[in-house]
Amino acid sequence: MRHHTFVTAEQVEAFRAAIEPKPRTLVITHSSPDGDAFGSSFGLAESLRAAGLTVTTACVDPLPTRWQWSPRAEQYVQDFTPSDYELVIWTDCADYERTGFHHRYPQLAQLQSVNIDHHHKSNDHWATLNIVPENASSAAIIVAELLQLSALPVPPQAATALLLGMYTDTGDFQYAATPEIFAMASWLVEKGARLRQINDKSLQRYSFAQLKFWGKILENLTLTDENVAIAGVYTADYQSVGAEREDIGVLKNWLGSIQDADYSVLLSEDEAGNVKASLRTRRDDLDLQALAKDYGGGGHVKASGFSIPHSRLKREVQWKIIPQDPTDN
Ligand SMILES: [Mn+2]
Repeated sequence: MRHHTFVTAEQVEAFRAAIEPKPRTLVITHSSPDGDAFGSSFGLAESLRAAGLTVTTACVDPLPTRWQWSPRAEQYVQDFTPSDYELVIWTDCADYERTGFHHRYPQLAQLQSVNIDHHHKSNDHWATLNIVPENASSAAIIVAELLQLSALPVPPQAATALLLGMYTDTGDFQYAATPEIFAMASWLVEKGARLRQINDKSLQRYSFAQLKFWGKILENLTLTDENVAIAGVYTADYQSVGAEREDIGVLKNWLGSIQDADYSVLLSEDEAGNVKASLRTRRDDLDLQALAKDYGGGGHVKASGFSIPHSRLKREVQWKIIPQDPTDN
């Protein structure tokens, strides 16, 4: 007996009806695909393929090599002909713009569509069928339950992708360690999910250029008198070592773990001429979301960010003249 934690019986019925005639299906996920974007879309696509549907996966950005651990995982297209498809399914996209395809393919909005997402506060329910529960920590766990309740086949590579999505969107199962998550993870492992397979190939692998870049960030990390750990990243810091700004990766989270600091601020220049800020803390009594809002940003209480357009970073070293300590010399 399966539980309806995220997906209602009516939604399962409607989804089954949508895929029953085996429509030519396009599965799209959001730009700059993270683990959940990839995991939810690839897991769904592989399940539907196993059920006999012809499925194309698409993303406006090329899939990062770290997610290309499985055959077909590399086959995410950036261009397609919308009229080739009868059904489009979006995963992990809060709105149509998030897909990055809205300008290029406005006619996609006319297709029969399914919107599977967990950003319930911002999702604008633009699809024919919207599966946007309020309590899901990832899009992947919604897809997993939908496949489970629809009695669709879940081959091992689909199970692995879905587990990857659940894992990455919960900060390695740290931010949402609920019975529902571990029950679903257990079911996916029964289906053949192997997190180790991805871990060894991508999650815990770092390029030489990335580590050299991190060295530069750590080198200029400072702790202010107000107990804020702050580091600035110039475009030259990553360009000079052959890295990209995105290679900051998990380092921005690690900075929030510094015991001596109340919170961390990582300021980085992007190549388009903006400065982006990532704020992190482990303290329970700080609200970094409110702090980021003051700068037009947002996020969560313990992890937030903002972006200042058309700006550069400038380092200022402050010199102070202070009275001589009489005990000194
Ligand atoms: Mn997500």
